[in-house]
This record gives sequence, C-alpha cells and structure tokens, in this order.
Amino acid sequence: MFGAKGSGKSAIIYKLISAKLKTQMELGRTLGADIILKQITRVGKKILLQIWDIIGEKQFRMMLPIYSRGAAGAILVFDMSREESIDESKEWLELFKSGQETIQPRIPIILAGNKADLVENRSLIYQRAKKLVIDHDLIEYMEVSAKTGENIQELFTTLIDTILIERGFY
Ligand SMILES: Nc1nc2c(ncn2[C@@H]2O[C@H](COP(=O)(O)OP(=O)(O)O)[C@@H](O)[C@H]2O)c(=O)[nH]1
Ligand SMILES: [Mg+2]
Repeated sequence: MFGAKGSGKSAIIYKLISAKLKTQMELGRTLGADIILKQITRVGKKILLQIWDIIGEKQFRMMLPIYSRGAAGAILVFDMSREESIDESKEWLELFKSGQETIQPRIPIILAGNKADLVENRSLIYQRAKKLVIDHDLIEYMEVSAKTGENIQELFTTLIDTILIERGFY
C-alpha cells in the first residue's frame, strides 16, 4: 500500500481486518512501514497476505523504491476528496516503479480512489484515474471507501487474483 499521507492507506487495511473505521489517533502515525498479516482463502487455497503500509510523508519518499523491490503486487491509494491527489499519485507511482528491477516481470498495481463516501460527482476523477491506469499500465482503477467498506474486500481480492493468475495458480 502506497500513496500520499492521509489518503487512507491505514484505514483501508484496518477496514479489511476489523471492519471498523479507526481515526488517525487510534491508528497511530506510520513510521517507515507497518507490516500487517492476514490470512484469506481464495479458490480453496489458504493465502497469508503480508501487507506493507508504507509511509506517505513526503520527506520519506526515498524509502518507497526500496520497499517496492520485494512486492508481489501493490495498491496505490489517493484521496478522491482532494483534487490534487491524482497528480500526486503520478509522482508516487514513478517513484515506486524506479525501485523495480528492469529485468523482473512488472508487478500488478491497482489504483484505488479512497473516500468515495465524500465525493458526489465522481465522473471527472474517474476519467483522470482511468488515464493514469492506461498511461502506466496498471491493472485497474477502483473507487473505495474505508468508511463504508465499499469495495474494500474487492480491492484486495482483485489484486490477489491477478497475482495468482499471472503466476499460474488458476
Ligand atoms: N470519510 C472518510 N474518511 C476516511 C476514509 N479513509 C480514511 N479516512 C480518514 O482520513 C484520515 C487519514 O487516514 P489514514 O488511514 O490515517 O491515512 P494514511 O496516512 O494514508 O494511512 C483519517 O482521519 C481517516 O479517518 C474514507 O474512506 N472516508
Ligand atoms: Mg497510515
């Protein structure tokens, strides 16, 4: 999980795990990266997810390429309620990709627009997000809400299924 501070990365993970929206205070501030484990079942197989909640503070941005190196897949989160957040996502994405070895196969990345519950007119954001998906060869754009739970399960299962398919498990 990567993206700007405040986009809701930690809230999404906690929604996945405990189905409760926690406040910033309860979550605590992310330092470097928090690692969260969750066991899930896909098509009868038990999978242990290791979710890395990577710091989104600008001054720690140089850490992202290091963390991106070992990832099997990634979710780039932006805040739909902040207009400039899609443009910022482009920078996070380029930074993430700069850490990837050119010889390794590209890993699947999903773009997640979070805080869908706060946004009434989603069509403009949708168009810009779709452009980012196409320009950067991402697998999908999904609108989610860590508050209502909209698309939170689907976000992770879409990424996991893509990884499993690409690795020949399906
Ligand atoms: N309304 C709304 N608020 C959210 C949502 N997701 C996160 N937040 C709030 O946004 C703030 C930042 O969330 P946090 O998970 O700490 O962001 P992070 O820095 O990316 O980990 C917190 O106050 C959350 O309660 C959401 O889907 N809807
Ligand atoms: Mg956080």
